This record gives sequence, structure tokens and C-alpha cells, in this order.
Amino acid sequence: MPKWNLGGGGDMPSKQDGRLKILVVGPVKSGKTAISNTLMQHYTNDERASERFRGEYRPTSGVRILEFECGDEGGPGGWDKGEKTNVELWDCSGDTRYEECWPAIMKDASGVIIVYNPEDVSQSGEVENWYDWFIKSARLPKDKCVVLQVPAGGHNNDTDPPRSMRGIKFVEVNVDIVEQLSDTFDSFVSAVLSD
Ligand SMILES: Nc1nc2c(ncn2[C@@H]2O[C@H](COP(=O)(O)OP(=O)(O)OP(=O)(O)O)[C@@H](O)[C@H]2O)c(=O)[nH]1
Ligand SMILES: [Mg+2]
Repeated sequence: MPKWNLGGGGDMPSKQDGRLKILVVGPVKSGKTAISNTLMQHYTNDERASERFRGEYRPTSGVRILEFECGDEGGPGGWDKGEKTNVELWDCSGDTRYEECWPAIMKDASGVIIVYNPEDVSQSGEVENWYDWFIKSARLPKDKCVVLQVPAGGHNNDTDPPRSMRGIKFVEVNVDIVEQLSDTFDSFVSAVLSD
């Protein structure tokens, strides 16, 4: 059964005001908003969320915050039935011109999801930077981070992860396979909540 990390000192951020703050970061146009919308739709049973997507890419301005409850159906997250976690998902822009806002965005975050397209050489090259900026500099433990690979054409050409990122979980996901994405998210939330 997952337990809240109540913090109380050290570098580990904690659950604030009953909500678990999780950041979604990574290169521009990697799929952060697509993943965030799909998760929001799944956990809120909001069918209209997908209808609102018109098939065109719209860059996120700064950050958008999505709130939902997850984990109440048991399953890979390891929760008991009825046990819920209030999540604040911070869908961040991949544009580095918002860098000045990152310290505020990172404050009290308990977990970080890095999203990139492994078919894109420049995005693959950026992953380690995002790891340095949001995990290393925040001194978050490696199990509080997951890397989601979203190959747009279904071809993951990436080889091994960078040396400094060994120990981080890399998972290939398809934005349109909701159950796979939500199972991955549930498992990650469970890891974030564990001691
Ligand atoms: N299926 C689906 N695809 C989406 C959705 N939103 C965006 N996309 C597509 O997913 C691809 C990546 O777009 P985004 O997820 O918006 O990219 P991002 O990583 O949020 O980019 P920035 O906000 O600029 O950092 C694009 O081809 C979009 O057209 C969505 O809600 N559902
Ligand atoms: Mg976005």
C-alpha cells in the first residue's frame, strides 16, 4: 500500500495540501499535452476531452495545471479499492524561454515525467538536459522520475539511455492506448508515494 511521503526535512519535496504535484516536462512538441489530456480524460471520464483536440499542435504557454483523482480501482498502482490520490499534473511548455519560471514550477513537486520522441534526434539529445534541470538540480531520487518515449511513427530508434540516467525507468507509450498510459501512470504515482 503506498504511503504519503510527508517530508518534514531533507531535500525530498512532499505532498502539499492533500495533492501530489507531478510535472510533465521535455522538448517542444514531444507529446506532453497529448499525454496530459489523455490522462485527464481517463481519470475524469470526460469523453469531451478528446473531442476538444482538433488534431493540430498548439504550443503550451508556460504551464497548465490539470487536477484529477487516480488509483481508486486498484490495479498496478497497488492501491486498495476506494483509495484515492489527488494529483496536480503540471503540463509544462518545452520552450526554454520559460526557464525563469522553472524554480517556481519545481517547488514542492514530488515527481517528474519526462516526455520525448525517440525518433527525433534532437529530442533524444535533449533528454539528459531535462533530467539535469528537473531531477538532478532538484535532487529528486531517480525513482521519482519516469521517462515516457512517444514515437510518433511507432519506430523507437533510441539505443541505451545516457550513462547519468541509468536507473531511470524508460517506458514507450502510445498516446492513443489509454489503458497502457494510465497503467504506467498509476505505477509511477505508486513509486512517487513510496518511501
Ligand atoms: N491524440 C492527441 N494528440 C494530441 C493532443 N494534443 C496534442 N496532440 C498531438 O501530439 C503531438 C505533440 O503535441 P503536444 O502534446 O501539444 O506537444 P507538447 O510536448 O505539449 O509541446 P509544447 O507544449 O510546445 O512543449 C502533436 O502532433 C499534436 O498534434 C491530444 O489531446 N490528443
Ligand atoms: Mg504542451
